[in-house]
Amino acid sequence: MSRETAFIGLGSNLDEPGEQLRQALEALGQLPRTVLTAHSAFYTSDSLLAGQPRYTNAVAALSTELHPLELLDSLQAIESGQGRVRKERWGPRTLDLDIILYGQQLIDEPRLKVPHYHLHARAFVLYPLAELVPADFVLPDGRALNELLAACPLIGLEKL
Ligand code: A4P
Ligand code: MG
Repeated sequence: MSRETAFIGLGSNLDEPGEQLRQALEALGQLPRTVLTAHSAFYTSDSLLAGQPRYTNAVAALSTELHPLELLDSLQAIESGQGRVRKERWGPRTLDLDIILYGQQLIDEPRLKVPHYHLHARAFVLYPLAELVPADFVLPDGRALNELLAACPLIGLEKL
């Protein structure tokens, strides 16, 4: 069974977001055939959608033997366990867990696109990810993380 490094984006903007993220990190650390190897600082920023509460975000690094879809199932189980109710897409949520990267794999399946589709435009994913990877890190699609950071201003992102 092969092992991969996966990066998970965590986000919350309801019911004490910092506490939601701490609980989620604990749950990630308890996944089968998986080790939580690192996580970034927590960051806050305004929601991309007007009128929603501010978000707290972080990125976690996992070393896992779970296949990508098994990992997605596990993440969705953690979301549900923390009281996330899926009503509207992009609605406020107690917990959102996205697979940002899974090793160097490019995945394009109905349930799962990796790298995560909005990665390149989101400071609240790029800056925490940059804490966890080497400075010359290149995404599986060939984009250099440095260049994405340079194109994505830090404005509005507050490190806790
Ligand atoms: N899916 C496809 N690819 C992936 C992936 N790489 N990781 C599918 C996880 N899931 C993936 O997701 C909908 C479906 O996407 C899943 O069933 C899965 O099969 P969802 O979590 O149910 O819905 P969502 O989170 O409402 O949609 P989405 O597109 O994930 O929303 P985003 O992109 O997470 O945007 N502002 C700040 N400051 N911080 C935030 O974190 N987040 C959002 C939500 C808006 N504004 C924000 C933030
Ligand atoms: Mg999501």
